[in-house]
Amino acid sequence: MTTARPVYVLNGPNLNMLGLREPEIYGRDTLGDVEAQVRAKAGILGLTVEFRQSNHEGDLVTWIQEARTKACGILLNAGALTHTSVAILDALNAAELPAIEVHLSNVFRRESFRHHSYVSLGSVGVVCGFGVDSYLLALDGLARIVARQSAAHKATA
Ligand code: DHK
Repeated sequence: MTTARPVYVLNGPNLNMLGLREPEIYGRDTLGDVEAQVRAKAGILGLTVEFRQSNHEGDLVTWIQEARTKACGILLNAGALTHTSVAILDALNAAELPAIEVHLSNVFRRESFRHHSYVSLGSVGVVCGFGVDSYLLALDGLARIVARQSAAHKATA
């Protein structure tokens, strides 16, 4: 499959600390390692990737707005903003793109405040609990959605 538009892979607060931060929960891979694995998987799937991280809610909102016209879909690990940010939910709904919520940890095995997600309300699906593989599984799912969309688009063109 080939699509001219990249997948936006967006990472929120504290994900720049991967590898150092609570490795028993988040693993030993750094965010650079995650990016390398995502890029390798995207190459196999015929996708390109725009990979970013910010500790600031507004950056994520701006990047989701940008994705509306530049991306074919979004993979979003919003970190703790997952559980608090109506602004990110509004941006996802405005983007009119397939978005997949990603978490390294199984948020449902953790504190109850992590069980609610605003991001879920604006996402096609959620992948959590598989460590770095959560990103790769989510990319697989997004690739299937994008392939179906472009086949449907071709059929009506
Ligand atoms: C990452 C975070 O930073 C937390 O705030 C979320 C998520 C879970 C993860 O598992 O990737 O609650």
